[in-house]
Amino acid sequence: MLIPKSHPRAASLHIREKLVQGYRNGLVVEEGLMAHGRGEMFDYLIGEKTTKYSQDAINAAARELLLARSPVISVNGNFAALCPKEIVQLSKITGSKIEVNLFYASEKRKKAIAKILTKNGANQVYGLEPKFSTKIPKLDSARRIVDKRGIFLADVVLVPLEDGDRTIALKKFGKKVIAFDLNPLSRTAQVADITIVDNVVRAMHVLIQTCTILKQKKLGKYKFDNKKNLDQTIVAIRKNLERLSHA
Ligand code: PTJ
Repeated sequence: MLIPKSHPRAASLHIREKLVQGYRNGLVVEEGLMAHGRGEMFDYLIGEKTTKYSQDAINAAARELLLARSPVISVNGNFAALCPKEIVQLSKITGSKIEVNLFYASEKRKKAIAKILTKNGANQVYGLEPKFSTKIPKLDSARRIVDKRGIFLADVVLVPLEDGDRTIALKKFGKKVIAFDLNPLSRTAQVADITIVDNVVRAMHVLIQTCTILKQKKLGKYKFDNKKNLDQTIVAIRKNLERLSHA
């Protein structure tokens, strides 16, 4: 579909088109389209832009990734469809491994996701070879299957569009979790160590820029209060709602 540049929601419609294309190419599941719709609603409420609270969370996330011993970027269908190039860029800047981890797991989709990441420059994609797979405890979904060399060993895991159960399981397993989630009220958002309440497409660009700048600097102590940041985001959404309902 041709979306005119002048359309007030052009950026958002382009993101939607990318996801639909990802569905047609076998990267995204039907449920992923629905999850995206939910995200769009929250994106509308935050003003379809990177807020200052999202930028604060991104600053904290960049530091965690750059200081981590063994960071991993966890990739699902939606993330691979929306940001394949950016996933590889971020992994190279931060020295993070890339691991495919799916809720609705299938070998065919894992391979399609690995293929698009490789096409975008990934040297190695974890989570594909059964001989390296193991389980994280206290989790029933397919997402419990992880790579011994990747998420299992990681100290910091970056997760996009996550389900709450895995975030809780990863936390119980001692991992530091950075989440992208447009819904500040979701269990993932509430449980993660750092929640970036932003569209993953915008936020990945900002995260890459931030990591590139911070990589040149000596990183000192940095305080980040996720609960406070989420509360401030919710207040900003309330204000937006008031403004929109009086417009
Ligand atoms: O590819 P799979 O098999 O791993 O499946 C992935 C989905 C997304 C289907 C699965 O993880 C799922 O069902 O996710 P949920 O539980 O619906 O959660 C998705 C969360 O991501 C929701 O809170 C949405 O608001 C949020 N979200 C959706 N689109 C975006 C987003 N957050 C950031 N950027 C987006 N583009």
